[in-house]
Amino acid sequence: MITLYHAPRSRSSRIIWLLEELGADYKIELVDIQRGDGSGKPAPESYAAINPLKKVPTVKVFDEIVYESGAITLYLTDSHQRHPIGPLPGDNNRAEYVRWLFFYNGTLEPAATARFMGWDKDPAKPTGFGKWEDIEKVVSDQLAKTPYILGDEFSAADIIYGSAVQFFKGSLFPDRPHYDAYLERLSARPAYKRAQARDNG
Ligand SMILES: N[C@@H](CCC(=O)N[C@@H](CS)C(=O)NCC(=O)O)C(=O)O
Repeated sequence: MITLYHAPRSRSSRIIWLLEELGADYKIELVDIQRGDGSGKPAPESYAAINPLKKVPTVKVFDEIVYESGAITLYLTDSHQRHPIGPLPGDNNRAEYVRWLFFYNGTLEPAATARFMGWDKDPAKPTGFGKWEDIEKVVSDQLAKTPYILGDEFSAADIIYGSAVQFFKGSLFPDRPHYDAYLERLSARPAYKRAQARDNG
């Protein structure tokens, strides 16, 4: 049994979608979070034993704890192979899969946050992630070419990229027809709909 530490309408919503795609046996433990608009409240101190930054998502499987959306995605698709939505070692597309998951957490998410907060005003100062426009172009070029991030087939990486495009659409991700088509394809998935229905816990 997997426990997902979750706050409704947050980055952990995508992990409900992932768990639904995987047909996994899971329960949701709701966690308070302080939201960007000032609403909500910090998670209790006891939650720091699960996630030292007190963020969601986190999953616990027996005594194993994983946080960071990309790491959770890789861990869960590697350990739930009955529904093969994450290429395994030796499979075609494994390199692309791992690369896109790390590109999200190591590059896209920090760059999006820096741009959103206005922390990237000095282009002369290099960062570990680069310029937002270049990063958005990498995603856009891929989705202009193929219906899903790894090509013709849906994978768990689309849960990560779909939720990011959806969250920032019209702002950091400009309006582009291939983003609309992508989100339409993803939101038609039965697991996506089931996840929405479970988002409040
Ligand atoms: N890099 C993390 C980001 C996690 C994150 O920032 N989660 C937000 C919710 S969307 C959170 O828990 N915020 C509460 C806080 O920072 O105290 C991931 O990819 O999972």
